[in-house]
Amino acid sequence: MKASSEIIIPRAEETIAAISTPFGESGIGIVRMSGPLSESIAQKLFKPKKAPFSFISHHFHHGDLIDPQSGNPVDEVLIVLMNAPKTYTREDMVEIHCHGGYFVLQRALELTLALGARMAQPGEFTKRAFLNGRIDLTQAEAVIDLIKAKTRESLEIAGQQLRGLLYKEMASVREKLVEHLALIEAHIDFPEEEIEAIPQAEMKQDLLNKVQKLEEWISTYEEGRVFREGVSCAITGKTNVGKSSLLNVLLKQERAIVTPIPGTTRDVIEEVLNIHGIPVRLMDTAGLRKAKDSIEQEGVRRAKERVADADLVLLMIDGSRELDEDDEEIFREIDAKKKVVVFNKKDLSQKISSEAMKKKFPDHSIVPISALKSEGIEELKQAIYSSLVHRDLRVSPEHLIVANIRHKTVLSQTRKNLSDALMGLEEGASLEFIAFEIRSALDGLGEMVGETTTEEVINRIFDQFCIGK
Ligand SMILES: Nc1nc2c(ncn2[C@@H]2O[C@H](COP(=O)(O)OP(=O)(O)O)[C@@H](O)[C@H]2O)c(=O)[nH]1
Ligand SMILES: [Mg+2]
Repeated sequence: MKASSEIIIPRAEETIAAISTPFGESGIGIVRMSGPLSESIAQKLFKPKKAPFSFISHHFHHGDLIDPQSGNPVDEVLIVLMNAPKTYTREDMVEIHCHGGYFVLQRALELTLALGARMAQPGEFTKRAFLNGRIDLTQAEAVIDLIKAKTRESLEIAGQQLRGLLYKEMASVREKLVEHLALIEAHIDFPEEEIEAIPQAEMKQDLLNKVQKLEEWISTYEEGRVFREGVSCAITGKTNVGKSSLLNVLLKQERAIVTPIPGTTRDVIEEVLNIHGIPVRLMDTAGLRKAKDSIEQEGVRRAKERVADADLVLLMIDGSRELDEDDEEIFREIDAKKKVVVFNKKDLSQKISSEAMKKKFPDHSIVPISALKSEGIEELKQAIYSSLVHRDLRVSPEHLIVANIRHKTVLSQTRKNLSDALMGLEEGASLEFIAFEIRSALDGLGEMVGETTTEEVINRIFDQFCIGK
């Protein structure tokens, strides 16, 4: 997917190997290799059911995985050799499909290592795909996002990036800029009257279009991030208001213990919930009050920590009891947090009027619910969604959504460079100045797709991968 289609010779001399499926028991598990020794290692480890035998690239073969020292079979497997360059890494690759047991896979991996492969680092297969020019850096980043996606929307955002939409859009921004820069640089050494030779009106219009486009993309970030990364959401309130009951209702399972005894919840209970496409990490915490024992004290400490870190707080109030000093203290504590006020136990006779609540929280949604009777839950989900998403994102394959802080930072810098260049043209600034801004914009875009990215940034990106990908 890179701009240049020249043949790139794989840089890695080492052959890497890893278990690419999760640990645990499963129908099958896969050990994979990439690098120059892959084929010869496979030949030594594989005993086909039918002889004579030779590998056909990109075909499955059925046989035994054997220990080459003893000749003993280890497992019955399917094996596939994929010769470069039409592979994930653009190197020779082998996949050994074993039965999915931890020791079987461990044994298969050990056999490849004994024959000269080395353990792959996290993300190293994808890193090779990037270094060998099969994908750009934004596509490599999309691979992690795809694996980690928790909702259809986050999957869609990762998918458009993996298919190269971000890369394609960046290429479209770069295209004309290179021409502008060449033209300006050609004129830099000429006397002033030659400036007229540059088609200024056309250049200005193009820069303006690009600035507007960049602004449009940058404006998707706020919402894009929420869909990609999800949000953390802590339920807080004093004891017995119904926090654990709400968690259970939202999850549709009896996850947290609910009792009429105040101080039941001590540990933080955490589950991911899909709210209209947003992965919401929901946390039930201990009720905030002066704790009676040291276990509850620790629970309260943890609760406060989670509430402080949360992106969003569901502040729960029990409408069937008067507000007291415990409620007031919590209100003060979360004053600065983004919140939705949840007014629980609406099935009981109410001691707090909704007018009084509106006065107290004029800028927040207040949602009356009954966690016990599961009433008002859809309204609450809608209120949570609206507090996080201020404009609807069109999540579609063609409409670029920026969801990664690294991308947003580069785009913002590029936008600034180009609007400065535009202003320079309008105000008759020196050609050197305009050339500098355009060159900086091009550098930024090169960094985005991985052409001029520092090794440190690249390593930081691949460190987030799991082993075997
Ligand atoms: N009537 C009524 N009782 C509720 C409601 N929600 C929770 N409760 C009860 O309030 C008590 C405390 O609930 P719990 O979820 O453990 O509260 P927490 O301490 O805030 O986690 C339990 O007896 C629940 O059955 C509700 O909406 N209506
Ligand atoms: Mg509780």
